[in-house]
Amino acid sequence: MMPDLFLEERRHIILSPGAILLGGFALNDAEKLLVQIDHLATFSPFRHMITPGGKIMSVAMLSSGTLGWVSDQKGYHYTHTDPKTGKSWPPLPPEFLALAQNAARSAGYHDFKPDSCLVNRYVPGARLTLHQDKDERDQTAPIVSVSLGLAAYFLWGGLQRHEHIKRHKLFHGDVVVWGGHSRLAFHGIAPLEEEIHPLTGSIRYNLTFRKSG
Ligand SMILES: O=C(O)CCC(=O)C(=O)O
Ligand SMILES: [Mn+2]
Repeated sequence: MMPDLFLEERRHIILSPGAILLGGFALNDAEKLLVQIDHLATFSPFRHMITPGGKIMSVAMLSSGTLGWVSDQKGYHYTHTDPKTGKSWPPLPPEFLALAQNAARSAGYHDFKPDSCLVNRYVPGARLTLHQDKDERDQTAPIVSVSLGLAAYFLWGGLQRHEHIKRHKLFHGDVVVWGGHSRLAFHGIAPLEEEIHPLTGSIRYNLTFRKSG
């Protein structure tokens, strides 16, 4: 059994000014969120996008909201329609929006109005290399990032690529919010380890909420 003291300590961890890990914040909503992910995937299927450099991403993605993040050989950008289906991205489920806004508020960001949720799907070995979220026109709004399923190491750096990187293990139900001074901090996900989660098997999902337009 994990001692309560440890749980208490995990609850809120400041990663850097304006960036906070809300341990277990989404735990009570997790099963509802997983059902919604499956539902979204029936409208916009998960796909492995191509980086501008021509590599296939190891993480599979889909988007929801009025704008969706896309990577292709032209670069990283937001689109109103899913290039795979030619249709609008599926709307943000109300459960997603409520959770993102509550998490932002708990982190001190009171007026978060995300218009986009990128859903990332990782299997063991998949990773996201160090990057900044900087394709959004509005960079005053924070990022809200929800972890579900398998745990993963979150790499958290500074505003410059060469700054020291810390590793924070993100568990099912954890939420990270970053904005303000840390809005353009470098971050990434280390290659997932081979494990099994009781709800998702060998999969980690991440929901990244952004105000992009
Ligand atoms: O999977 C994660 O926790 C991070 C995802 C991320 O940084 C992104 O989608 O830009
Ligand atoms: Mn990111």
